Amino acid sequence: MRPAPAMVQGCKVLSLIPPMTQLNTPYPASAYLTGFLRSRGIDAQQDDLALKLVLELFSAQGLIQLRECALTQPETGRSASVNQFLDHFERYAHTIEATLGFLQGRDPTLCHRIASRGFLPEGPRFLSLESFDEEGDPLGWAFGALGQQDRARHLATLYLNDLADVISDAVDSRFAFVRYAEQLASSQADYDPMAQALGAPRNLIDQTLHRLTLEALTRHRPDLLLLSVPFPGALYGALRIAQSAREWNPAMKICMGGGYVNTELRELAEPRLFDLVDFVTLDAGERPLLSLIEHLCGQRSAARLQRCFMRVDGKVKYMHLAEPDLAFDDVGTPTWAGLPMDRYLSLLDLLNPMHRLWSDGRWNKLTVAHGCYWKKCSFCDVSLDYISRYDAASASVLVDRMEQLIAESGQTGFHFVDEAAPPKALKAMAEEILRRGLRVSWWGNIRFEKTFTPELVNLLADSGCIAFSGGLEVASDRLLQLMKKGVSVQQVARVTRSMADAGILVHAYLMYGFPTQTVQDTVDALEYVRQLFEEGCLHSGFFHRFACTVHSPVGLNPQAYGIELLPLPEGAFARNDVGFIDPTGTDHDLLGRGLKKAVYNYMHGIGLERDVREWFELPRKHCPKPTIRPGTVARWL
Ligand code: B12
Repeated sequence: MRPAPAMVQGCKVLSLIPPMTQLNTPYPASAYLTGFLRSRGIDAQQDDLALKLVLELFSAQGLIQLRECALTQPETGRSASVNQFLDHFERYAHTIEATLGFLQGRDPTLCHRIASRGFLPEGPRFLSLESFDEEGDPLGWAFGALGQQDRARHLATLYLNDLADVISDAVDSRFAFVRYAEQLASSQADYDPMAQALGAPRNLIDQTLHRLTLEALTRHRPDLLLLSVPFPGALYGALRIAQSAREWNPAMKICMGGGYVNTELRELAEPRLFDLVDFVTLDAGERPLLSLIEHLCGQRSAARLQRCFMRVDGKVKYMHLAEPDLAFDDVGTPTWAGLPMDRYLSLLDLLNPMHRLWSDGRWNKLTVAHGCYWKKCSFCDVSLDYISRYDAASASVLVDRMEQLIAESGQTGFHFVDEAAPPKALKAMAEEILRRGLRVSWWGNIRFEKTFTPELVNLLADSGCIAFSGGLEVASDRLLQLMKKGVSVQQVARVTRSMADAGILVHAYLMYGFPTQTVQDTVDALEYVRQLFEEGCLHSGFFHRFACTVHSPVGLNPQAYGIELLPLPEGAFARNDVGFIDPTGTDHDLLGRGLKKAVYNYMHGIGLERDVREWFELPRKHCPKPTIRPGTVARWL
């Protein structure tokens, strides 16, 4: 531990995870910052108010309050979910805490009652099961005769989803499990809608969050409150927390940072935000935070802060004295201490194997390196620090961190949250894991590049790798080149197949709507994807619509991609997505529906023999034949 000067050590810091982020495991930023500050001898604590909010709302007491809200709605205006909840309130109140205990892993034998389908009340969300009916057993295809735990977890998740719908219909339509009031933040140039929402009286969700905030502040009595906003759907919750904190102690300092801030608030000029927070920092938090604490302790002037917005004389000012960031080897180990680790919920929402890893299980989160080693993909925010500043930790430091996290959490599973973990560093890490005889499971995001030879892939699997996700994007060599992805479809086929052969689950991020993409490109991409599933290269995939962002090469240099950007709306707040005109004129909305349907079916082994054109809602004469010959991927392999 590096000792900090006595005054800095006297500063008490509390870091909060705001709603909503994720419920199965803590979002890692507070753990990183708390671990770092403690490694410098600073008194740092943390708590997860996203999880706690959900646990309060979904408690027996919370449901009584929810019922009161629902009863204030006129009977004629109630949704099917609300009616179901009110009609079966006693059963919901009777089952809620047992079901949460089951999802927290505290009461596994309850699975039999839940799976019997006589225990939980079943609202509209359970209708989704009917589309899968197989000989009278709707979930038989997914979980088979065994898999009772998973079956019960999926049913319990549908039950919670029904209740989330009641919250959304009766309390606040902006509520969802992993995002709250996202539209107020995402690419919102204008702060007015957020200011208005924050000025509205607190609803049941906000009141509960207010109470939880005051509890956390009273327990820890911090001098500095840190709010991490990783996604747009966490900003409103963070600002509600800030509002409560201001009321509690106007003298306490509040600082905000995180992935959303680093991406969307880089040109922040909105002074009203500073009614609620004192500082907003950009990019990796360690260096700016250390300087900020020194500043608050009177050891550094405001002019010597790093990457920090503050309000001076009513105007937003960016303070930045260039000082090197801390080396990634030197940022300490994240710590979960203080987080309610035994209370996270293992939900089983989507029957997609990779989404399942994201929402199920308590993974220790680590980063193999800061930034991306490739940093060329033209759709990605490569101009931003969290991509462009590449700095890897040595294998021994990384595996030391893994050992520390296992000792602290008792969990041996790791999710590496890199944008694309570097193959060389993964190799060194795997060798170190094997040398130390560690038994771990790990997964993460990579590029399907040719460095992943079968030998390397087997080594990674031996060291505990269970899953990889990577971008195949638009499966078209022309578009992969335009994107500067640095891989070809053929390479992806070979790499993914060797991963699958090594027992690693493979998920492909797929994309549609990239500039200049034609109907023919789309049909061909689906044909490649079909063949990759057919040949056992892919187990899972998801098609995302391309969005142009202001910090990506496409957004910075649109003419090189044949598109014209639409003007950004005026405003002093967030900037991210930017509209564009693609003269190619392809109807991506329509094609996107077909792509998603096809991949969903392929994941379940359905429809692989069908002509890909059948998935698109296009008359045959407007839907060209694939130019990729059947058996192309098989020949490559
Ligand atoms: C892994 C990942 C995911 C994973 C898992 C998330 C997780 N970690 O568990 C999955 C796939 C589930 C995911 C989903 C989504 N993601 Co994501 N994700 C990432 C990724 C690649 C890494 C996140 C991470 O864990 N980093 C490690 C932590 C420690 O870093 P950090 O949070 O940035 O914290 C550091 C600094 O930001 C700073 N900091 C953080 N908080 C604070 C607070 C203070 C006070 C200070 C001073 C500093 C500070 O210090 C920290 C340490 O240096 C990032 C991109 C990136 N490279 O960061 C995108 C990113 C965060 N995701 C993003 C988005 C948009 C999403 C989705 C909304 C996508 C979608 N449309 O569904 C969903 C939201 C899911 C949800 N609500 O749960 C965006 C957010 C940008 C934005 N526009 O707001 C990012 C930045 C990627 C991007 N450029 O598009 N994501």
